[in-house]
Amino acid sequence: MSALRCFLAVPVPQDVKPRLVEVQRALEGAGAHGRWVPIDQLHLTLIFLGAIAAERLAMVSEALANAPALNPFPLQLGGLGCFGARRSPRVLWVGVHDASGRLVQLHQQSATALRKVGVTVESRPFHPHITLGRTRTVGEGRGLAKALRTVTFDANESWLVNEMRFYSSTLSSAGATHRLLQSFPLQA
Ligand code: 2AM
Repeated sequence: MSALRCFLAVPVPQDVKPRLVEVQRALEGAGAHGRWVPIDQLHLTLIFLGAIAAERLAMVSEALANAPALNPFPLQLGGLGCFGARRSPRVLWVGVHDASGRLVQLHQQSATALRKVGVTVESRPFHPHITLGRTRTVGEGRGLAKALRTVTFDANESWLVNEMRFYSSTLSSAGATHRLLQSFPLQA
């Protein structure tokens, strides 16, 4: 039985992405090394579904399509943050401001729809972020921590979220390959 590693995401608009690439380059210039997320893969993960059996994909997709409709809503870039130890972070990200609270609502509605069709959704708190890069070793983490002391990021770009995306992700030594399975437009 084949299965796909799946996740739900909110896309980052094309005109916001260059700001994120700028900070990746600035950090690299300041001595941070790691695996940077390529520009075409920058996204905000709404829910990580994990492995879904191929024959269940259509049902999962239908459940998401039938979840209550949400109107488009605004999001704004926040500041840089990290997961992992402060002296050697594992994941570098940009936070987002969800002033309307509708990103959280979209997360909750999608989680409810998924649970109804038997998908296990992790229950840890939703911490919205756009991952910029990951360190592969403690040394890289230390380099990132050091670079973060000299690089400032004051972007405050905002945009209207009008779409949720369902992706599969295939991992290899070269990194992840994301394939768009379905797009769910938010209706005005
Ligand atoms: P993140 O990098 O934005 O934190 C696709 O793999 C996406 O799913 C990743 O970008 C990652 O989100 C998220 N993801 C991957 N593995 C995960 C896991 N084990 N638990 C939760 N989220 C995960």
